[in-house]
Amino acid sequence: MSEVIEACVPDLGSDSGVPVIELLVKVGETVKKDQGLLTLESDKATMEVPSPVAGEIVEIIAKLGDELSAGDLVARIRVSVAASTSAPVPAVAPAAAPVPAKAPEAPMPAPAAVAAAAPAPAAKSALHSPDNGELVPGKVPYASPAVRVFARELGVDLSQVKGSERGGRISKEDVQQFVKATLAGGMPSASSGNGLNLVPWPQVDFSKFGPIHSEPLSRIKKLSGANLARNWAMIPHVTQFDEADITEMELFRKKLGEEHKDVKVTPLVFLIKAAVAALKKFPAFNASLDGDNLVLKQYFHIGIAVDTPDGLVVPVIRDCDQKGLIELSHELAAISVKAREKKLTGADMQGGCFTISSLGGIGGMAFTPIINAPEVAILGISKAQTKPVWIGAEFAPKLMLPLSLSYDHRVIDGAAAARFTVYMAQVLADLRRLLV
Ligand code: CAO
Repeated sequence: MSEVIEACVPDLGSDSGVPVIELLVKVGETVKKDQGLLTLESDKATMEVPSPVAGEIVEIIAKLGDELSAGDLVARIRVSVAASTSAPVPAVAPAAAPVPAKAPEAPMPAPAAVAAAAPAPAAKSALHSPDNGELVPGKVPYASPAVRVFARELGVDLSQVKGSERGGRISKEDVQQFVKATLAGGMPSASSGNGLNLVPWPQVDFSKFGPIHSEPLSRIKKLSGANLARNWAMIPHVTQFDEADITEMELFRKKLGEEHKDVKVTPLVFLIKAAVAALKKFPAFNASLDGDNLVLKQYFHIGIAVDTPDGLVVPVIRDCDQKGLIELSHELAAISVKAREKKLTGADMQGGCFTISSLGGIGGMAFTPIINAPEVAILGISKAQTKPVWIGAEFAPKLMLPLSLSYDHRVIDGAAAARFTVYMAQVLADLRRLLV
């Protein structure tokens, strides 16, 4: 004789729903009492919902990504009467257990609703920073909370570990093997002292200190954030600051603007041309690291950082050496519109040699842009200001444009970076140098 028991989410200590990040069992599988049925992961903790009884899974109600609260139905488990009577069944049932969507294949007795409250789930510190985006099913490594904690203690990134268990689930042994292989290969790891070995991200309940509202990061922010974090952590950045006298350039720009009313000619296109001239003169800036080799490019594709409501994107303008200021102005306008209308394709953002990030239309004196790997340098532009400049016998008003060049110090020396910005400033101060 058998009986079907409903397994429900125990008290989570919070009223808000917690996302399901992995299902640990399948229909037809036999489970032991207290075996994990699924894993929930909030921004503070990862926890398993245990089976209240030993038996066979007949139905799994919860799905990946569902947000569950205390009392929500997780699964139905068939138990033999002997097994069910031997299991301590809590007296309190959830108020309204959901009705199954379809009729069970075999006639069943009325399900006894059981809150899986007996063993409260062991809340473990989350491996992830409080970023709801990381809870997307399929992105989270398939491992139990105990293995997650074990991996975190060793400083192992579970997304790098291949799981050997059924369905690719990662075991403790898999983590140990990964650490051994990493050490044998001389790769950086927490224990070797070569990795970042960071302390966990602070877990703060901000609502304790005042009202809060939380919202998920945009897709672009999540993608660009991951890339920025990697580039910032892995590339030894140095930023060289300089100023260019663009007084003459500005007069010429205004003249061009009057002659070409169909397009906005901004300082940025002049910077693209000056950057191309500098990349030609200093080829190490138009390069990428490939192991111990430096790949030197003979084309001049410039990435332009574009600010959109959803975050930063970097479309690429190709063959800038072969284009004039007006053609570049049209292309710049076109990619900015495409970026803001979310119409950029992957191809539009590939193949860049060097990036320019212009905050000149907004303000500020200088900033330290993060290199857009695998490029080796990026130029930040801030707002041009008229300043008194000493010209030998007196001060003269000059429109000065701030340049902030961040470079990969593995590839570029400080002296080369200073020469690069000095040369760019010379070109911008006297555009005839572009012809030399
Ligand atoms: N100094 C003074 N004025 C400047 C300037 C500078 N360095 N650069 C631009 N301007 C002026 C322009 O001439 C224009 O003036 P008018 O409206 O009077 O003609 C105004 O500022 C606005 O320019 P713009 O921003 O529309 O055009 P742009 O070609 O300079 O830039 C784009 C285009 C797409 C790069 C820009 O709109 C943008 O998105 N910038 C932000 C990039 C960013 O977020 N970078 C940060 C990356 S790190 O997080």
